[in-house]
Amino acid sequence: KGDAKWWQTATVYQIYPRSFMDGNGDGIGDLQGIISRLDYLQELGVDVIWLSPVYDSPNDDNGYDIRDYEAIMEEFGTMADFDVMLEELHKRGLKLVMDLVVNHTSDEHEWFVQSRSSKDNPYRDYYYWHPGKDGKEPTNWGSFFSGSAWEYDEKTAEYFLHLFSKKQPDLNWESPKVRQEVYKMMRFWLDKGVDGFRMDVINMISKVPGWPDGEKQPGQLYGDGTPFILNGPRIHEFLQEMNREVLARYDIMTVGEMPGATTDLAIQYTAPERKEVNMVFTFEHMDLDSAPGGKWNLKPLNLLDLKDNLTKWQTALHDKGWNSLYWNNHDQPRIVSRFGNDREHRVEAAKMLATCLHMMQGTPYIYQGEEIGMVNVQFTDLSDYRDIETLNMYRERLSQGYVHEDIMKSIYVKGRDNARTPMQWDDSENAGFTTGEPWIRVNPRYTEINAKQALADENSIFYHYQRLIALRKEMEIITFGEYRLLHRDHPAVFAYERVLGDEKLIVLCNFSSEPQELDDEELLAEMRQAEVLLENLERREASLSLRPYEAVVYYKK
Ligand code: TEU
Ligand code: CA
Repeated sequence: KGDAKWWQTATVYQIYPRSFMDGNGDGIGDLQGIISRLDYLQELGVDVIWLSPVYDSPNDDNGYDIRDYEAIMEEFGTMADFDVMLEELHKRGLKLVMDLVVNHTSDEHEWFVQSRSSKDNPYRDYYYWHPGKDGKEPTNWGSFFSGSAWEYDEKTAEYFLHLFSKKQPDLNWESPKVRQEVYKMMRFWLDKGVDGFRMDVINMISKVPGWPDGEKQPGQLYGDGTPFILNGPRIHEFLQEMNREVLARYDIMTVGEMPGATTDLAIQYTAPERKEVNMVFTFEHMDLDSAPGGKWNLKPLNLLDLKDNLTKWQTALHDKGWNSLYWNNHDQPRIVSRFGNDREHRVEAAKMLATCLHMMQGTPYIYQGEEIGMVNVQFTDLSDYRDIETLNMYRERLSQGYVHEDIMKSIYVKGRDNARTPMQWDDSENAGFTTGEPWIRVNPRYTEINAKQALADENSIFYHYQRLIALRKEMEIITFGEYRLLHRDHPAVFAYERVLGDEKLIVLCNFSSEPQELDDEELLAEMRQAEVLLENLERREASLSLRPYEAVVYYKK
């Protein structure tokens, strides 16, 4: 088992550059700001940085709308800054994974400017153009950012496809020229020494031909296009070509963001012998608190659903593929507010959630601020929100007759800006993120929740993460041990074990604010022979009773 790949024992830290650290006082995070905080990341002990897009962009979707793949966004600095950052990361033994956003470009990308200029322009087929059907959009699909997925362009009197914003036209991957352009750009970054890619909605690049309409549920404005754009007919062919032409030539890590991926598909995407990607981000566990009709329709989490879903992924991919492990990213609300408790039990809940995730098999991802237990934000004024997904949804639902208060509730619980308020460094003005006016308001709870406080408190969430990261590098059982769920039917306790040879980890997590009991004398006997490896509350002896949000890991040989 000792033949672990470097990314199998690594922990990844995701930086959302716009909100991480502002180095020049303009209120926007930047590369110099990141460089000034690398020692903090080294202290945490993470191994890899996943950097959200820093390429030239008009920022319609905060950098996920790329105008020039081989230039640095002006607000973030220069290519010279990038080179210094990469060198400083490598000096500290940290690796850098960049965000590859190639399902779409910005509409200001030169390719699209050419493509839209005339029907016979050589770049015309770099994007999906269609004359429309009966004077209407080619299909009834909705965009993920509200409205139709098709935009009519006067110049050539045709529609173009954009699964996301109007300023994010989808690239036509059926075109070999497009694919070669992408592979050339990937080599540009890998030849600079970048250590891999996180691939944005990469399982959307192959679309079902023929532009069929989607099912339209009652109350929905648009049809559901996802069966025709997720995991499409040529997706494996494209990924295997990308692997052959680019990835296989470097010692790198790849993770594909795959909305709608099932465990069967994830095994196909991540089985080493298939030479596609190393691991995937699945969305199934992030959809468990969504009612029918999408993420803005709220439903309380049922812990049994979470236990069953994570168990399904742990079991299905064991010895077949590789899991990513995440609670947070720049698209998700803060986990301690979502599945934990962000008031009287915030610290132990954050540590419990970290323990539950990091003792599983896979590569864990920590999103900036998760390591200090940052929480969701509630701006009463819509004008304080920045995310295009949120603002478009607000306008669309208001026009559909939804009540303002209900829409704001959905934004408070699920809005992406929950994750995008500035990183909280200390309790000085603007949480030490900027000396200027921040591009988005700081979460007012920064005075109690910030890195400076965490570093000074030996019982902080930060040091719990530091320990989890260190354990993963020390203990093979965490990387290779077989996962088994315990007490599946317990409504509030997530209990599982990991087994490798004669070693065993027993992980007990109370997901509730009430004390809980496990009825299991056999387990107690095992725990009595074990040592406490990690806990979030001082424990004197092995016990089957768990205090609110208590997490404890026993290790026995
Ligand atoms: O997100 C893809 C994606 O599936 C999102 O639409 C997600 O479902 C939604 O944001 C959940 O609220 C990727 C990036 O992570 C996201 O930031 C971009 O906006 C999107 O692709 C387009 O590039
Ligand atoms: Ca700045």
